[in-house]
Amino acid sequence: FFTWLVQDYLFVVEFTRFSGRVLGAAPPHHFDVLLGGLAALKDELSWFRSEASARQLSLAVPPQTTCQRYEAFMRSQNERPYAVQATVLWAIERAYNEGWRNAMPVAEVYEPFANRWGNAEFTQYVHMLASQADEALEQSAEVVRQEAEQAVLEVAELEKAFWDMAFGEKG
Ligand code: HMH
Repeated sequence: FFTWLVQDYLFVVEFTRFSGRVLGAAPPHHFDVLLGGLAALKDELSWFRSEASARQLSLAVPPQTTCQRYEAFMRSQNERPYAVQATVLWAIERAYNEGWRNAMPVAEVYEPFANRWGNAEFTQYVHMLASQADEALEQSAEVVRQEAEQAVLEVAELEKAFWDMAFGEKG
């Protein structure tokens, strides 16, 4: 769990940059939802720092291979059409929303973590990301929709690998 906590902080740092770049590619009527997400990330980053310091965990560690692979994936997606980026943003948030929500009820020590991504407001945010991605995909060519589908499969693979990394202390 500690490995996950530290590596996920590093992930969220890069995810924040990814989200900022998605905003940079988005049409103005998508800004509200995306800015709400970025504001939540401001809180999330400081929350990670306090959870780590409460456990005396150093965040000044290198990302493991799987974390690096996920970071590189996010950077590469920012070069793609907005519809693909919006889909990837949704897929990443959906993975945690599903993962933590379906793990509930969890042991008390994990409750703040499960609640962060499993709560009703976050679930609603993920639905709004889905609507925005759907809208962008509807206006896209079939080849872009296929790119988006491929990217979702890559997110699923990276999400599984991320948990395996934390559990196995390798990768
Ligand atoms: C690995 N995926 C991973 N970490 C996260 N914090 C999220 C998704 C959701 O932000």
